[in-house]
Amino acid sequence: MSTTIDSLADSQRRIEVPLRSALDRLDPHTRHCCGYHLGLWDPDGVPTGSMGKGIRPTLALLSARAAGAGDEIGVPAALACELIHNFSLLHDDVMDHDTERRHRTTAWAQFGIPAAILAGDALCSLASELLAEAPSSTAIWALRCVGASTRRLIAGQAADLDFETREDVSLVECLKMADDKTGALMACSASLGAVLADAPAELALGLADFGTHLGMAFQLSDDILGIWGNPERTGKPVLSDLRSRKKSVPVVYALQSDTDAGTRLKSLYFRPGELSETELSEAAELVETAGGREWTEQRADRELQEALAAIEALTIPAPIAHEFIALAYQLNHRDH
Ligand code: GRG
Repeated sequence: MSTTIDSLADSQRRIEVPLRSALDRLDPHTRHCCGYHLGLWDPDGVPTGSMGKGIRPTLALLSARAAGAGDEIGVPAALACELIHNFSLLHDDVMDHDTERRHRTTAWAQFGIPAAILAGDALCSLASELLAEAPSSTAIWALRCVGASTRRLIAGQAADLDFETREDVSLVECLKMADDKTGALMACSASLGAVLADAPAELALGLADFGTHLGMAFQLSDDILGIWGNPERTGKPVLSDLRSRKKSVPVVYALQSDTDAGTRLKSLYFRPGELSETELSEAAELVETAGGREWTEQRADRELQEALAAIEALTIPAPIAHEFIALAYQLNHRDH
């Protein structure tokens, strides 16, 4: 049986050719910007191998197999999820003015904001087109799942933006935002192959439950890496989430903690002007002292356990269950 690293790489291989064909439907400018963002080539069109981790396509391919279907169903589901994911990343980088992603210059920084917005729109449109063309009687249901998940992704992003100007964000609001921003598309990815394979509702819902908890565990790990991750591994600048004053879960926990460290963090975080490198390191220490890191790690672990329980409750082939479980462990013990 393959290990999970192989299954991520294997799903990238399975979707690469149809992904390239899908991009060929676009006008040359938009195609170039999309392929650059997706890591297929560099700004001059020279081939590169810098694609994302491929978590969502792997989940979608596994979910089709869990329902007894093959790649003719799994690949359109995988492509749709990866395209929506990258649509959101392209627009997110514009909104956050981020200049680096996956160790490369972001698409908007390379080609300009209008080109990056259009590239995101194009990926979204391709996702719907590919799903609608899938050889399945339930393509319309799959489209509805993707539409609903995209709406939640947008709601999560809107909340995230709203939090930027608020000093009173609660932990409950912050967890809901993470669930919408990351959990919704993970749930969709983990169940879309089954939906497209016309699986029983019980199976599709169980897989979505797994994806929801996995997405939350993943986002909480991401929040930890955003403060304490090694920039050489994450591809993001050091202390990036604190530098941009993000209201991530560890930060919100610390701000609401009613501790001396939380009070000092508030005075730093809500002070106008940029934080110095020394202040950023101090802020990271304050989040940790106030218990934000420990709480987030424990909650991530709880979400992982719930994800595993959701898979174990399903009647699916053992090798597929094993792949889901191995992927869940791998994502929760990652450094990038
Ligand atoms: C355009 C659909 C759409 C929505 C607009 C911009 C936006 C609203 C939402 C952004 C949501 C967002 C950026 C969520 C973050 C999710 C996340 C943890 C991304 C990182 O996922 P990885 O690590 O990425 O799987 P790779 O690089 O491996 O593909």
